[in-house]
Amino acid sequence: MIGGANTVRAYLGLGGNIGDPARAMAASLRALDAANQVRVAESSSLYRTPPWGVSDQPDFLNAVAAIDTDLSARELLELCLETERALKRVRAERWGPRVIDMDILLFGTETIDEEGLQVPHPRMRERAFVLAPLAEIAPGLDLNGSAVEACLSRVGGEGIVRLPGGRDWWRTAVDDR
Ligand code: A4P
Ligand code: MG
Repeated sequence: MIGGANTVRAYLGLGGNIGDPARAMAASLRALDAANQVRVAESSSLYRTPPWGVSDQPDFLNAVAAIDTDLSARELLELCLETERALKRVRAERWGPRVIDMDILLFGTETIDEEGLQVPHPRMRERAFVLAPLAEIAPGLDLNGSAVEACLSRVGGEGIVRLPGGRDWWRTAVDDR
């Protein structure tokens, strides 16, 4: 039962830059929230972020969500991957490519280093597109000895824009699936 002794607070990073990422991200969060053993406790606002890594591509939309779950980290990963696959399939058939990426950033205080699952996400502390939305919903959160805001000021947040519309964008977005 969510809220019981086995419930873990996890943080997910969401992003996309093809098609209508906000709609795909909203559909993902609603699908997770509808799962029996997951509740979306809170989402950040949406952020428009310059591409990190390969810069020759469109800007991304990113957000971070806090979820409470009775699933294991591995089960949560499977659910995220399933949700991504279902959305990509639907989008591919009806409106062309929709890319949505969901990463498990943190899973309680667990450290996991397995084939196909590393938690905390190994690159999150270098990524302003993760740190800015995370600082919004979890100020003061400790990331391996540094507060999330300190990590963010180290990497800088140039070009990152918090979009108006608040934190409930995923509940209110139009669902036309
Ligand atoms: N995997 C391992 N650990 C995890 C975890 N903690 N959470 C494995 C989720 N998945 C995890 O990889 C998918 C595989 O990673 C899964 O099958 C799972 O078994 P992926 O997401 O395609 O790539 P990746 O290896 O996770 O790479 P990474 O570092 O997440 O990079 P991405 O996702 O390819 O990054 N710029 C901006 N501004 N905003 C963005 O959102 N995203 C990317 C893509 C690049 N630049 C960006 C953004
Ligand atoms: Mg990823």
